[in-house]
Order: sequence, then structure tokens, then C-alpha cells
Amino acid sequence: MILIGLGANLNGIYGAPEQCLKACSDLLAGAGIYIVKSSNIWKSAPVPVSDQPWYCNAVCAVETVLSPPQLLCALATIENDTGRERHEANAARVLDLDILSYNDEIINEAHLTVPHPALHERAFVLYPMQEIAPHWVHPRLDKSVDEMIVNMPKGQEIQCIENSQLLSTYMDKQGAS
Ligand code: PH2
Ligand code: MG
Ligand code: MG
Repeated sequence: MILIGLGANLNGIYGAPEQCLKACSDLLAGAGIYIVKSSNIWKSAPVPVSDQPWYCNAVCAVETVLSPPQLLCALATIENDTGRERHEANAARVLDLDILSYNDEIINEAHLTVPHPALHERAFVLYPMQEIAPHWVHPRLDKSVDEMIVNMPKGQEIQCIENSQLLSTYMDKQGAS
């Protein structure tokens, strides 16, 4: 299963962070990356704790023929096209698209670590992931999503926005034509 993590905490060309995440289904489809399942959008306090605005986060399962480096490049292009500026690590951003998992591959390249190296510590990844991939097992840690949730650092503030899944309009458009 290919899982992508989405995050945003600054307004951008699509409006508020929640709108930007909702725009992503079409942006991803335009690059040959099709959402097949989406979590709800979750509002989460910045990690590490700071005075940045809260984030909107989601996790999507996608289908694509792109290889991991090609996928990384396509995601960076979408981030850049939305006006993402790159400052220091963990800076506020209009859009962040991370490869969380790529089937059960373990990749340790200079610019790409899969599964995402911080996935198992982050409530804003694990709770959305639990909604769409509860049986996924981390191929390096050999831990289920539930086990990672039990072991993650405590005190991370997070709230689910009910019925806020990112809908893939792509399939609908195909069906309509
Ligand atoms: N992304 C980060 C750093 N901190 N905190 C939250 N709540 N959500 C994020 O997406 C996030 C973060 C770096 O990618
Ligand atoms: Mg990130
Ligand atoms: Mg990123």
C-alpha cells in the first residue's frame, strides 16, 4: 500500500489549509497519483509544540505507476506549485506531501527514507492512518498502527473533523465521460 501524508498550516492559493488539502485529490490525479482511500482531515497542534498555527493533516492511500523517486519528485512539484517555500525543518507551510509507505519497501537514500522516519511518533499521521489502513504493519519496526499509537509520545493535541475525507473526483469524471 502506498500511503501519502498531507499537511498544511498556512493559507495559500487554494485558501485555508483545509481547502488546500481538498484541492490535492485533483492535483495528485493530474500527476498520475490516484487517491483510492482517504482519512478524514484532522486538526493538530504543531509538533514540536510552537506558536505556529495548528495544522490540517490527512493520510491517503494512492495508486500510481511512479517509482519512489518519481513519486517524491511529483509530490515536490505539487508542493512548489502551491507556493511552498522551503525554510528550516518543521517551518510552517502551505502544503507538505510525504511518502509514508511504499508497499513494504524499506528505502534509505540521501533524500528519501521510507517508511517516513517520524511516522511512528506522530499522532497526526497515526490516527488518520488508523482510519484507512488499520492493519498496516511498519516493515522496519514490525509494529501495527495500534501498537505505534500506544507507544507514541503522549500529549499531542489532535481533533478529527468528521466527514471530511478527500474525495477523488477523478474516478467520477472517468465514469461520467
Ligand atoms: N509537519 C511537520 C512538523 N510538524 N505538526 C503537525 N501537527 N502536522 C504536521 O504536518 C507537521 C507538524 C514537518 O513536516
Ligand atoms: Mg512532513
Ligand atoms: Mg515533507
